[in-house]
Amino acid sequence: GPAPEADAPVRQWLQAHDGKFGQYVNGRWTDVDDARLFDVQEPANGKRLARVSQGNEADVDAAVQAARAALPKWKALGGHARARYLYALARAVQKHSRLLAVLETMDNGKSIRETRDIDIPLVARHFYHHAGWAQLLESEFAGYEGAGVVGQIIPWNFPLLMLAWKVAPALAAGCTVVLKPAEFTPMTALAFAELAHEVGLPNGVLNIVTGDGETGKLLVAHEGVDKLAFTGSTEVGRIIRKATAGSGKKLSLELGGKSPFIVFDDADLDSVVEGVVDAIWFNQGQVCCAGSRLLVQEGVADRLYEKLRARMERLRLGNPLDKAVDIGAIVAPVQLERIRGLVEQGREEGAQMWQPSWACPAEGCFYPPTLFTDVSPSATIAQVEIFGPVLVAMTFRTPGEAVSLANNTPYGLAASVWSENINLALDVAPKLKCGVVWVNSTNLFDAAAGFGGYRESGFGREGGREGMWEYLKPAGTRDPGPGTRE
Ligand code: TXE
Repeated sequence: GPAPEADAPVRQWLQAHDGKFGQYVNGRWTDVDDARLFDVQEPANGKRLARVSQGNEADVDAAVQAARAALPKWKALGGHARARYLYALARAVQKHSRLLAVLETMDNGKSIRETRDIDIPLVARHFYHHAGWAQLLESEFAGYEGAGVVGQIIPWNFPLLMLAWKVAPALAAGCTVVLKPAEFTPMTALAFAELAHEVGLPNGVLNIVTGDGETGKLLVAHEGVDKLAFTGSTEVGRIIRKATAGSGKKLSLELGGKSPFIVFDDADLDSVVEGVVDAIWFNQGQVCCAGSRLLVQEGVADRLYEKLRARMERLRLGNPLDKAVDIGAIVAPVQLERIRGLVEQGREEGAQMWQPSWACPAEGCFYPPTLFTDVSPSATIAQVEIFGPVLVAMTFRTPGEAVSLANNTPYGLAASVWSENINLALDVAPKLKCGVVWVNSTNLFDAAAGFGGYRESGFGREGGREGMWEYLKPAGTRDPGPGTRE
């Protein structure tokens, strides 16, 4: 089980706020209006973690006005001075890593092993990396300046990491920010606001407004926003693109995926099994680039499925605060229902389903790791993003067939290719229509590497030099959006 008192730092922090939160605007918490509070739940046990505020038009407007007012000074500081704030934020994340990891685990349901070893360290890494870009801005991006006030809307699967992916390059470029976290998982963004305060980030440079899609809509529509960055569902991405068409706002979208995990018959099958665990059971499969379609060369399919079932039998699912747990909780009941519905549909459409013999805890939002075999490439479960711990396997005979199967979805985010023949892997990789291809590995992320999709997975890149362009515009040009001008 989890260490006793594992959640103590979080309980203390919540108590200091009386368990409820207003918005973080212009360096201050707004007064809490009890009528607009909604519950944030712990998916692992269904208990209320805290209450946060549904942001309304006045909140969004105040946040955008604060960001606009802070913009000229923040821009004028220059890259070197801004870098010092980014370094300070990185160090603050490291200093408070325990609180942030436990809070993220309680809020999202993902295992403490992941938040402690992956999410939070990568958050710090993003701020360190982008401190570097801030210092290099004037030399490496001569003639360019920050794009202005940015509105950022993020999902619930990597709450603080998605904040870091968006906030770090924006601040480095000289933009000011209004960020809306997802309604299921707003807590680490609120904790981060306090870190910004602690390091003395100037008021108005970073504003956090909580709320659901309605609050998101208000931010998208606000005339004082020059650039929008969104990560979430393809459906909402489409709505935002339509809503901003003709507005002059800069836009980047990071959307869904149905990424192929391609195994050739000469691959090292034991490594493949560990790769699959990482591809589809990392974060309960709630990963935009999850390797959710296993494409296996015919001759090794049965052997691989057998190894996989044995490994699945040994995966540990349960209380995400327990350090021994591999698989935590699904973020919310509505997502659990969505997964259940799609699995049911998979069975109805004739695919073979397999789950381990052990049972999930009776309470909380849990779903077991699931393997589908004999799946038709046109089946719903082979086409639709399930966003859960459900792997869908299909076989192929030739490399050409693998490529056409891999490209046979509307998405194009990531892919992974497994073979001991590097010539084969490097021949196949460029034929895959997606933003990133991993060879004999999967889910590798780094702040220095641009990440993003093609087709219905969106456009724009996050991370590295490529990611910086999303937050820049030619110097001296007027801010692109209509509305308030500095
Ligand atoms: O996402 P939404 P949901 C996929 C995944 C998942 C499905 C549904 O398949 O099962 O989406 O998840 C805000 N204008 N991904 O419904 O609604 C919302 O408040 C402006 C993949 O939770 O897209 C939240 O902050 N904003 C994905 C954010 O958008 C709006 C990660 C994402 O929520 C809005 C998450 C609107 N009209 C889900 N409506 C990935 N690419 O990793 C909602 N929002």
